[in-house]
Amino acid sequence: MRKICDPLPDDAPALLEAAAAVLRTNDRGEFTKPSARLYPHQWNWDSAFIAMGWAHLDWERAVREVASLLRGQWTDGMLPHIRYDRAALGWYAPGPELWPGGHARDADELTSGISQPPVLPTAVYRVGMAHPDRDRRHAWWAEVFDGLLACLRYFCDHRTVEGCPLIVVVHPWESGHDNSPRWDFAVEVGVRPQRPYQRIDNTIIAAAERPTNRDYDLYIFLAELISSADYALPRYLSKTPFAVYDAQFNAIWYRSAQDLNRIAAALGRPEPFSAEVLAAFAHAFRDRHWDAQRRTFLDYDLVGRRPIPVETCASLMPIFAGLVGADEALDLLARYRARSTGCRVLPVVLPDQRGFEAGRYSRGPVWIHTNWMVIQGLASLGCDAEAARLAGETLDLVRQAGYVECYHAASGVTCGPHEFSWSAALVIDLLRGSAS
Ligand code: 2M8
Repeated sequence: MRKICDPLPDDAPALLEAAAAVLRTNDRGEFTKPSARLYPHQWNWDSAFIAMGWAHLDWERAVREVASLLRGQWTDGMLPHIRYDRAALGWYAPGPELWPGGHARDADELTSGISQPPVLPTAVYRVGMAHPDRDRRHAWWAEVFDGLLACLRYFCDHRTVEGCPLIVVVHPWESGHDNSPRWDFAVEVGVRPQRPYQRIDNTIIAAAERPTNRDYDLYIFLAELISSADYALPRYLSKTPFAVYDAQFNAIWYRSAQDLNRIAAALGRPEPFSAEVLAAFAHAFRDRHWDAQRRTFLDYDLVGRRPIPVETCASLMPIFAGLVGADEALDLLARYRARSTGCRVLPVVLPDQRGFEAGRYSRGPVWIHTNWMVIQGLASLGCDAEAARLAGETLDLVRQAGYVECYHAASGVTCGPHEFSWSAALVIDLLRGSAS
């Protein structure tokens, strides 16, 4: 198995020790908080990333992280973006009251009513591969297989329209890049929620680093709309200003579908996603997301029926998914780098784009999970030198500012909370994991 960082840097032991300390600080036993104060519950893709870190420290702890996340799954397979911890209710807003009438399989579970990018099947594949004993790995994969399949199938069965296999994302929170300038077109509609709401996030983190109140008006308005549509896409679509094909989300689904096929093959089961299904998805992806003039992948606004003309790291996620070959991957990345001059890499939004803000959350800073996905994609495509280069640049950010949520695009200083779990977990994976 090829390692990404080979040879390891001299300070790898110190980096690993500090990363393990972050996970232990945020460990709630069965799940890991993304950060101690700002995010006190269990988040969907956070836990997927975090499990990959635990896998190298305490493999059975990674198994518990995944089991805990799957406990929040809904009857239709949807894996919610937040699984609330009863002990922490009131510490984060919005709480479960924003999502009335949810459909969790276990009625005692408190969850949100939207999902997040489905990284989990990829994470489970990688966590499994980190266990040396094939029987233990297979036994675990067999246990979680149905839950993972349901979570991917949910999107095919309940989140597609007009015969197109791409997935409709219904909320900026669902994209995981909440206040990305990609979604400004919907914020600019100026909707107002029906009920008053209170924010807590901007009392913990500087307001200048967080989404604005206008962003939150949209978030709460959409959540109200989604629950009043009983979480059903057709009813929601007729009323919403926000329904998108997100290039990052679709790329992550595609990678996870392939990784679940690999798990199925290892277990001797039929592959759940046939070559025809994957080819149709890849074809639709190219058709809908590729912008030939700009030579990049863009998101698509289903309400306005037009590509969203904002260039961000989402355009690089086809690298993670293997939706591009090695040459195209290197070309996409080289052009992204060329346009990021003066920035630490990779700024989540290109600095020449309208709405770029170097220090505000999903509007500019560098994020470890974004870099990790590009690095993994490069490694999968055999672009080892470029993967190692980006991994080195990512470690430099951590050396400078520690395991924080994100890094100011120009200076690399801390943005968001310190001791951020997925930053730590994914650095552990970069240093200890292999290309897959
Ligand atoms: C951020 O999102 C939450 C809402 O889900 C928030 O800002 O309150 C995003 O970075 C999201 O991608 C992440 O999963 C979550 C927890 O780290 O925080």
